[in-house]
Amino acid sequence: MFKKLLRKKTNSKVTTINESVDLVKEDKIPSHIAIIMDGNGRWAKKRALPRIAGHHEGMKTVRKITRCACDLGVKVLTLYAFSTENWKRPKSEVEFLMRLPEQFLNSFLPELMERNIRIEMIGVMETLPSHTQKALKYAMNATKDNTGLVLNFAMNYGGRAEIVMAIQQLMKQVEEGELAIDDIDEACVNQYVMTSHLPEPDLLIRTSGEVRLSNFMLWQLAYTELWFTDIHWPDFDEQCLVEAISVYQTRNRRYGGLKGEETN
Ligand code: V07
Repeated sequence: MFKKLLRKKTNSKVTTINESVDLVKEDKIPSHIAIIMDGNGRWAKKRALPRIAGHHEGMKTVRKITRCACDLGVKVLTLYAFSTENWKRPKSEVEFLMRLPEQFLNSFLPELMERNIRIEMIGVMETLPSHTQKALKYAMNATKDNTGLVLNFAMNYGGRAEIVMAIQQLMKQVEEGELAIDDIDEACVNQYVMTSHLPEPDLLIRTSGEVRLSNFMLWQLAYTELWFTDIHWPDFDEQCLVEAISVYQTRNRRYGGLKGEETN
């Protein structure tokens, strides 16, 4: 399964990737992992390469981490591929990014089928270029009956916009007399966020040193464990994922209020 023999030193004991995989598998594997895949541009700059070279390398990391999450038994992997803010980047870079889903799927779709992986999407599809939409719809349709890992891409996604859309839909129900304002609760809002059918993320990973959420899954991350690393996304590997999971496992997960979480 993990052919590469990566070696890591822990307290003078040498652990292989296979040994650390076995170790995390003994404990609870997070059902849903969400990742902010940051640092592709910085990775390229460090090597005097164009930013698009970083994005291309980042796409290879998506493949690697999808395989690893699948092998570990993760149920949902949500990847922040394109934010609503990303439209502000140079036109040529946006055009390159919008071709990545096609590139990724052209080579990886057969393996996704073999691995029983289902592709899903959150975000606004309608304003993506038609060739990108076509590739995404094709992949979602081809994998719709797969029952294994859900590979959920956040494309043209913004957390606040998602909450605004949920409010608008709830208000429509109120306007039509189908819902009373006093009956609006968290479960109602949950029905209208784009992940309503998925479990909330147990673990959020952000690469490349920034320590913020940047408008990602604001509603869903309320109780999620957060893990940040300085490693740029193209350098992120199986060992990093296993380390993030093992940190998640050692943390005492205290849902707000349930076990007397200290809030002040
Ligand atoms: C993108 C590579 C990963 C680092 C982050 C930015 C660049 C894979 C996809 C993708 C999306 C949907 C899909 C299949 C693949 C992707 C964009 C950018 C826009 F169905 N990587 N990747 N999409 N990057």
